[in-house]
Amino acid sequence: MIERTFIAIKPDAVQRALIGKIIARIEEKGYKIVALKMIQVSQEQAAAHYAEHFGKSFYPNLVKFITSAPIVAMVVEGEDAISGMRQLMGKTNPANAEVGTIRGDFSPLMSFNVIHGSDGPESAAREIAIYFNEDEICDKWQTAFEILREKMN
Ligand code: RTP
Ligand code: MG
Repeated sequence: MIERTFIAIKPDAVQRALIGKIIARIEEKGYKIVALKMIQVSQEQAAAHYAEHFGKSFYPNLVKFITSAPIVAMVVEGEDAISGMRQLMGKTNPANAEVGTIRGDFSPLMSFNVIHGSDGPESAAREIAIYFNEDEICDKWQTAFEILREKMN
């Protein structure tokens, strides 16, 4: 099933100049980036984004971190893109993330794990709405992969 997921290149990766390398992984996989912007996350957006973690010991640091420098926010579309992006990202704790995954290759520590991806269809819809308006989604075009796929149908 074609899905959309919310992806954010986190402040650590922006500061470490990894934006291009991380976007390349997503494009190389064949996913379609249908929205993209750099944002300085507000306190309100951070609270909405991490509402599920409110009250946990690491919550204050999470909000402090995500608002500490800009993020690059994206809506990524593709076949099973929600779980596919989680696979591409690797495990939350980079100590357990496979080599070849984004976190496995670029992150030394869980609190600086370079990328966020929605963990299910409901959180994807919720998170996309926190960061993007409908008119910021660019979906009236085809990727090379979509053109190839259509030709075979
Ligand atoms: P994300 O939301 O960033 O994509 O990460 P995730 O789904 O893999 O992990 P999640 O459980 O949603 O946690 C969000 C972020 O909080 C930090 N974290 N610290 N026990 C801890 O100290 C702890 N647990 C989670 C991580 O940076 C994680 O990405
Ligand atoms: Mg999460």
